[in-house]
Amino acid sequence: MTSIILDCDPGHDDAMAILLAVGNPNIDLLGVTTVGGNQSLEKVTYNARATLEIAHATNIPVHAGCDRPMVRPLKVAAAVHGETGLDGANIPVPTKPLDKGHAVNWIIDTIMSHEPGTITLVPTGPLTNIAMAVRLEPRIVSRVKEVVLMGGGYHSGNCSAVAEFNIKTDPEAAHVVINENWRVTMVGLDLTHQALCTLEIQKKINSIGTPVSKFACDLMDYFRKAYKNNQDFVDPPVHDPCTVAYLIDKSVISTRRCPLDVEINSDLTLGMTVADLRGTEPSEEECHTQVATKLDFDKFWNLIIDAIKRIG
Ligand SMILES: [Ca+2]
Repeated sequence: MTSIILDCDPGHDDAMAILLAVGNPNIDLLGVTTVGGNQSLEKVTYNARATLEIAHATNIPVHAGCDRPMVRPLKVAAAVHGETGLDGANIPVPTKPLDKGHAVNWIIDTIMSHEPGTITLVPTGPLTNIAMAVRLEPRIVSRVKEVVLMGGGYHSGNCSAVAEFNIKTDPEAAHVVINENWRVTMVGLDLTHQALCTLEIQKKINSIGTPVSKFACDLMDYFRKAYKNNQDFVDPPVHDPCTVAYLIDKSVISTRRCPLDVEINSDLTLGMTVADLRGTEPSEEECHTQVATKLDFDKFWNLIIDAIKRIG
């Protein structure tokens, strides 16, 4: 059983990550925290609550976090996720109230009150909350088991030629998080562009025939159109649940250990994640960061389908 805090900005693929975390018996979802990213903090927090409601998981706490990056203004991704952040899905007004307390404080309190080495942080939005938490309480670094984040890429970007949206949105926060001495796995575009929701996969999800599977298919229908219009993808890449899948079964994703850093000084390459892949792979003692390289497509989608079935 892996205990996680999912720090997210739902977001179509964040919603799929929530479904996977709720529906898989090997994940203990301690709480969902939200950050301004794909849409405004208000909208993504609403979406997180609504997604948990759809997943019959209103017992999971939701704490709202930072509404903007540390240094730069927030530029939301309405072109990909729509005006609501979850366009395409018919979401209920959440009855589940928002939990009190800022996400950054809740993240710190939760890590400090659990046994060291038992909590994994799973950020799937800009890294603002995690960076703020580590600056406010540096002792969380040695207490967290590992950080498995969706963001970046070592070959190309989607926000610029070299920068991915989550990292580009708050590069300073990403710089803080990646340079702290905890185990970081970067699940970037190199990996998530293999997690394509093909029509065949979507048919399998649709055949489950529950309100949750309909919700997932409605999200994917919209995501397919958005990715076609924006980035000329035939099938949309479903980025965020790759992190959770890796924590359920590490054989779903191959990794390469390598030094990693984030560019924060150049206008041209701002938010680029730079992975030093030269030479032989360093040991875990020598290097605390690694990048995700190859996805086991069938295992990944089977986990998602299984989770949606289990939610019922
Ligand atoms: Ca996200």
